[in-house]
Amino acid sequence: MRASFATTALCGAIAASAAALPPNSGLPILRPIEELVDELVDLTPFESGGFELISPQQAKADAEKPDHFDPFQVFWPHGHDHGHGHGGGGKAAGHKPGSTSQATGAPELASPATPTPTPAVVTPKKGCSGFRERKEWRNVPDADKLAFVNAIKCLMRNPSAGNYPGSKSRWEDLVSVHQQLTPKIHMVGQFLPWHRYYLSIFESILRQECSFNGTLPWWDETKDAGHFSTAPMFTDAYLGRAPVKTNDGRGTCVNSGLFKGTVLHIGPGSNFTDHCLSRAVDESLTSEVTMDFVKSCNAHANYTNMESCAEMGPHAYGHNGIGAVMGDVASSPGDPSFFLHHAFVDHNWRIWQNKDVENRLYQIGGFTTQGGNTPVTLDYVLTSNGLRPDVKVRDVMDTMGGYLCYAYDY
Ligand SMILES: *[C@@H]1O[C@H](CO)[C@@H](O)[C@H](O)[C@H]1NC(C)=O
Ligand SMILES: *[C@@H]1O[C@H](CO)[C@@H](O)[C@H](O)[C@H]1NC(C)=O
Ligand SMILES: [Cu+2]
Repeated sequence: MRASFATTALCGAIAASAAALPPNSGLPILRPIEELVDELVDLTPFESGGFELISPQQAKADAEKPDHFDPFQVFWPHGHDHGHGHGGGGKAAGHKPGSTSQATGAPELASPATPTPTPAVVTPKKGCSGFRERKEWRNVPDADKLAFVNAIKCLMRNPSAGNYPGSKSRWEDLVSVHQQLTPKIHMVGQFLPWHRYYLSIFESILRQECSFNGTLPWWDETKDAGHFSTAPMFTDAYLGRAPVKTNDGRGTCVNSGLFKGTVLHIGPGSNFTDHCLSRAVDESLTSEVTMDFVKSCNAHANYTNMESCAEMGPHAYGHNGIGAVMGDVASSPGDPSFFLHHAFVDHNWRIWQNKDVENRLYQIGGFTTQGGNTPVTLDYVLTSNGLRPDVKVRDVMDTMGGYLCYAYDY
């Protein structure tokens, strides 16, 4: 009796001021202390900068304005180059007639009124082998979910494979690449293609180095808007819990389950300071990750407009909404939920592409640097600093184009 009272009292005290309790305070403890104490973390280092947000109201208003969209500026991948037709094969080989000045993007509207002949839609599976379907987390069999999280644990145990600043494991090689490339992959036109490439590398490393034979799951966050902390992957069996931000504005280390005690060496931000894997859910932010918001972004016909809405919209709200490590622009891949989250972002892009394959599958836009003026083209090179060979934007536009070979379950 006394014992259970003591436990209750202790838990209450911890809830009120957990950080104040030293790990071995001499109090009678009835369970291992680490199960009782949720170590709390200051969020300031993760939020310097944060992910830039656009309000859902603004996104909706933008979506209602007509886009600047010029179909003559959409370039098909194997149009007027080196004719080694793979992928789109003969059928989709033709670029749109009239689109000649690719590099400058200067439109040549010689005959804008003439409807362009419809190029045959790329036959999805042509040149695409090893097809895998990415299932929404809820549709993944439990055994496969476990295989996925165990493969992540394997990466966390395996040694770093090269010269990746700050990395102490194969997992952190991935985190390091993202951290080092941060300004080149965010708020730029290649944001979506680069992260698509990065997800595919993550999956490939899991398969090749941790004998994972499943597929990267995606997370339909719109189903958990406003209640991410109870989303089904945030349990001890899978990615660990995701507690809401404390009343005094702190995050909580993942201190139970498979990822209990995970220490990250890369981040916060551009730094290399050991810190725990922590989360600090803000449901007022997660409540914005709705189908409505996704639809507002996807209402744009113009890639550039869609991209910036997606990046500062659902993408940013998801990151900041989970908070702590996930709220860290540079080093958020330290949290395994990063990959499910980005698969959601990638899914939304693919849905947008599918709505008008002819004009969207190979539509790219925006600039290659933040605040720069060099347009991203299909020839722009995406790098992973040696995790895998570099590719061009063109190679990742089609998720079934050959370099990639996957689709989403819905
Ligand atoms: C998308 O909009 C931008 C900015 O207005 C413009 O420069 C670009 O040409 C547009 N893209 C297409 C395919 O029309
Ligand atoms: C990194 O640490 C420095 C101090 O060493 C601090 O001023 C800076 O804000 C940190 N940067 C980030 C991105 O966290
Ligand atoms: Cu990123």
